[in-house]
Amino acid sequence: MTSPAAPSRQEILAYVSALRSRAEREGDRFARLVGNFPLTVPQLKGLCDASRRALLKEPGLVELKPGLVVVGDIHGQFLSLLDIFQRQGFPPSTRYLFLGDFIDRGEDGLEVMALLLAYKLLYPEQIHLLRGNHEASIITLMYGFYAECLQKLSEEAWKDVCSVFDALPAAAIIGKRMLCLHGGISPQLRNLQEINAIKRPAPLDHEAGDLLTDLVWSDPSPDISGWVKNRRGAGWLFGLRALQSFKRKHGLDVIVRAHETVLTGHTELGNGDCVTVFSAPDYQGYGNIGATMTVNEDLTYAFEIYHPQSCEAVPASPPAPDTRSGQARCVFIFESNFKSEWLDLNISIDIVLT
Ligand SMILES: [Mn+2]
Repeated sequence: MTSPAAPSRQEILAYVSALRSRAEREGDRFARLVGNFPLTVPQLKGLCDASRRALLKEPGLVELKPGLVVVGDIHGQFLSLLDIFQRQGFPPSTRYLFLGDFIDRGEDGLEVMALLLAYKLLYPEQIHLLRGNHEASIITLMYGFYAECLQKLSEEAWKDVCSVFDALPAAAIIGKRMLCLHGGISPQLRNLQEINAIKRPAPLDHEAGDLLTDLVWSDPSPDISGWVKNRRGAGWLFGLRALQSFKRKHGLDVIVRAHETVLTGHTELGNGDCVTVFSAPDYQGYGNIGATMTVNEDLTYAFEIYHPQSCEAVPASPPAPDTRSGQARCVFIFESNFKSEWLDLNISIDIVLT
C-alpha cells in the first residue's frame, strides 16, 4: 500500500494561515474562535501521515541545544497556544519544546494538533513535541478529544491523529543536563539510553506498567522521600531523595515536566531539582495562571506567566469539589512560607488525570 502524498510546503503554510485566522483578536489577545474547522479529513490525514513519518525518524530521547521555550500542558486551549506564540514568537522565530497533553479537556484539541503538526513539518528543528499521558487513544475516548473529532470531522480523523500520538518521542534532554518529559522519572530507568530503546509506534496503555507509562504518568511528591505507586493508578510518585539520586546517577541538573495543574503556572520540588510547568491558564475554569519556561544558552531559566483571560485575579481558594456522575474531584492544597498552590486530580474509577 502506498502512502498518500505528503502535503506540499505551500499547502501546509495555507493550513497554518487558515488555522490562525480562525482565532479573532481582542487587543493583543486571541479572544475567540470563528467559523468551522478549516481542514478537511483528507487534508488532516495528509498532515498526520507526514508528521508521523517525521516523528518516527527522531530518537525517543531527543537531544536539544539550549535557547528555547518549554511549554507544558495545553489541553485543547487553542487560544492559549496562540497567546504563547504571540508573546514568545511564532515558529520559526523561537524554538519550542512541548511536553505533551495537547488535547482533551479543552474544546479545541484538533486546532492545537493541526497547528503544531503543521509547524513541525515546516520547521522540524525549531519545534519539538513530546508525548503526554493524554496522547493515548483510550484516554481521549473519556476526556473529550474523541467527541471533539466526531463533532468537528469524523472518527477517521480521530484515528489519524491518534496514530501520530503513537509516534511521539517520550523525552528530550537539553544541553545534556535538563531532562524533559511529561510526567516524571521511573525506578525502571537505569540508563537514559533505555528511552531510545522504546519501540515506536508505541500504543500507550496506562495499565501496562512499562517505562513509557511511567515517564508520562509519574509525579514528584513533597510528602515522600523515595518511590511510591502513584495514586493516579499509573506511574510513580517520587520524593526528593529518589529525585536527587536519579539526577546524580545520570549527571542531570534538573528534571523539567508538566502534568499537574499549578495555580501559579510553575513550581519546583527541592532546590530546583524538579520543575513543573503548566501552560493552560484558567484550566477547566479554575482561574490558574499558565506559564512557559525560557531556557537560556547557559541553561539558566526563567518563567513567563499568562493570566486567565476571563478573570483578572486568581481566586483565593480552589473551586468546590465536583462529585457529579460518580466522578470525585480532589483538590490538594500545599502550603509553604511563600506560596500556596494546589494540584487538581480528577479521579475517575481507578485512574486520575491531568
Ligand atoms: Mn498529564
